[in-house]
Amino acid sequence: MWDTLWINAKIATMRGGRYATLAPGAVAALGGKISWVGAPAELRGAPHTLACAVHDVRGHWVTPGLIDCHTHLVYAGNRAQEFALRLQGASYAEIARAGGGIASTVAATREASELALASDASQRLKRLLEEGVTTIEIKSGYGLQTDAELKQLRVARLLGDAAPVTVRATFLGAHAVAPGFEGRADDYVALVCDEMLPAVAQARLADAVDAFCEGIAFSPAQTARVFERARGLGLPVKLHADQLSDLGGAALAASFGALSADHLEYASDAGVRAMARAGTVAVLLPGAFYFLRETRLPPVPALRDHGVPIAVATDCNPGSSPLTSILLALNMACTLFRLTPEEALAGATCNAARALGLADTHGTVEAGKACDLALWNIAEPAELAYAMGANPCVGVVKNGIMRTP
Ligand code: DI6
Ligand code: FE
Repeated sequence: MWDTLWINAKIATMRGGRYATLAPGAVAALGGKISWVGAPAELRGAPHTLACAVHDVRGHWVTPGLIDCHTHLVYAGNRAQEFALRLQGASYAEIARAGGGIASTVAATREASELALASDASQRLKRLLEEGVTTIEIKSGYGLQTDAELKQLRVARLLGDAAPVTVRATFLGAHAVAPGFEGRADDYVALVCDEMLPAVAQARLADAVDAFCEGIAFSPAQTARVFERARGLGLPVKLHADQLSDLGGAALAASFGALSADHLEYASDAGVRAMARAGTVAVLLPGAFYFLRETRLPPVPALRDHGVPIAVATDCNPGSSPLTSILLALNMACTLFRLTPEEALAGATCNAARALGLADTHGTVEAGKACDLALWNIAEPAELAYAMGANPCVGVVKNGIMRTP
C-alpha cells in the first residue's frame, strides 16, 4: 500500500536527466520517496485500493519540484541606492572598488542578528516556494569573518529546518576581500583557508565551497588555494567563474572536478571543453546578466555542442540579482540566452540537482527519488518559461507531503 497516489496527471519526468514526458501518468509515494511512476493503465487495481490517499490532479502538469541551485538568500539590507548609481552610469566593478557593493551588504549582515537574517530570508524563500521550489542552495559570503560566516550558514540550515525545502549550504568566504584586508588579499585567503574553512567543516555547516574568481575579487591562484583546502576537508567545490572577465575560471573549476561553474559570460571555448571533460555543470544566471545590463552572452551554443549540462538559477542577491522568481529566471534564460523552454526546465530540475551533487536523489520524477513535485495549471510545460509574472503553481509536494499554495 502506497501512502499517496496522484492520478490524472501529465508528467514532465525529466527521466534520464533530460526533458521527457509521460501523459497521462500517475505517481505514487511511500515514505517520502517516489515508489512508482507510470501510465494509468499500468495501475494494478482501483486507485483507492492502492494508496491511503489519492489525489486527482485533473489533468494538471506535474514536474519535479524546482531547484534553485545558486542563491545568496541570507543577507541584510538592500542596495537600491547602488542600483540608482548604476543607472546613472557607474559600473558594478567601480562601485565595488570604491568600497560599496558587496562590502556594504557585509556591514549590514555582520550587524544583523540570526533572527533578523532568518526573518528577511524567509520572506524571499516564501516567494520561491510559492513557485514550486523544493530545493535551494544558499551561499554565505556576506560575513567575511569566521563568526559572521558561521552565522549566515546557521541561518541557511535553520531555513531548511523551518520550511518544507531541502537547503544545500555553500561556504563562500572567498566572495570579496574583507574590509581591513585591502591590498592584502593573500592574507585574507590564508584566513579563509586556515581558520574559516576548518571551522565550517568542523561544524558541518557547508555542503560545498564556492569562490568569486574575478579581477575585483580573487585570482585563479588564490581561488586554487581555497579549493585545495576544501579538497583536503572533503568538501566539493563550485565557482563564480568568468562573470565579468575571462580569468580561466571555467577551466580552473573543471580542474578541481567542480560540481558547477556559474555565470560564464566570458568563459572561453577551452573552458567549456574542460567543463565537458570534468562533468562540471554550467549554471546560467540570467537575472544578474539582466540586472547588470551585461551584453556579453554566455557560450550557450558551445555548452550544447560539448554536452555540458546547463542549469538556471536566480542568483538571488542584493547587488546583482535581486530576483525571487525562478520562473522569471527560466523566462530570461530563454529570451536573453536563447535556451529552449525544455532546456530551461531541465535547468531548474535535473541539471540543477546535478549542480548540487543531488542527481541521485532529486531533480526527476523517477522511482527511488525524493517525492518532490510541483503541480501546475498549464496546458504545456513550455508555459513555465513563457509567461512573465504569472504563477500557475497549484500544488507542491515535499518528501511526499502535499500542500496547496
Ligand atoms: N557575483 C554576483 O553576481 C554576486 N556575487 C558574485 O560573486 C553579487 C553579490 C553582490 O553584489 O552582493
Ligand atoms: Fe552568485
